[in-house]
Amino acid sequence: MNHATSLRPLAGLLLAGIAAWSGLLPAAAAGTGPRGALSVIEVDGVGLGPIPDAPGPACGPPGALLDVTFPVPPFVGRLVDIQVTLGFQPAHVWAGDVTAQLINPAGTIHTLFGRVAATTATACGDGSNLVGPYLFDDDATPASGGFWQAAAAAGNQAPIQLGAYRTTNSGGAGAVNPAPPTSLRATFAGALGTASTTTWTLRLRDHGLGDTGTLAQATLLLYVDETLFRDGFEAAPPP
Ligand SMILES: [Ca+2]
Ligand SMILES: [Ca+2]
Repeated sequence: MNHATSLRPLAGLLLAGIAAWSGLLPAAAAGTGPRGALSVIEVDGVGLGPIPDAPGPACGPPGALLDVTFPVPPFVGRLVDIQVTLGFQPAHVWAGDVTAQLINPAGTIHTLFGRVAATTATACGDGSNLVGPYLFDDDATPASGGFWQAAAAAGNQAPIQLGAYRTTNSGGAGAVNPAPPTSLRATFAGALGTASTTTWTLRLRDHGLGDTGTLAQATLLLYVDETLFRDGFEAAPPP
């Protein structure tokens, strides 16, 4: 699906939709400030399911990959913004086990979140639960300050608050808590559309034996600026 819309109202509608799926309403919608008319390509993930548990015994070494794919249709224009939504059902009951990465068709990897609160190679991290829906968005301004902060606030028996968050790098050796925000745009924006379908991938891994959960919802949203390509302009735009 590829239709013109403004950026932030769409994100709000999306959150409302996935909130209906979860039976809950988000505490806050995505960030503010429309950036003009953009087209959005919304693609649901293929291959949802349980995240294979880690082999153990200590935390750190990951289990088998769960790769969810997004078949992105051909488009004309330049990619200017990227969002991902994730939902877990049944919940993953130990957030610190899980790493989630988005990979573009060129193989460039951006971590959405990972091994939350783990600051050593073998730490098991935060024991709060992954439920969602979570929208990962460069313009998110979560009340908690960030995904790691929201996990710390939740406690071991409760879900991380649903809503919009910035992405963060994976925990592990050398990580600082809370992890600072990273930028999906810095990693992925600027790519030009292609004439054939391309595949983006969401890669999940579990790094701690015992607790498990299932990815039940994943959507990739690509915001495309088509304006430089209207009226027969076919050269690459300036950087
Ligand atoms: Ca838990
Ligand atoms: Ca596990």
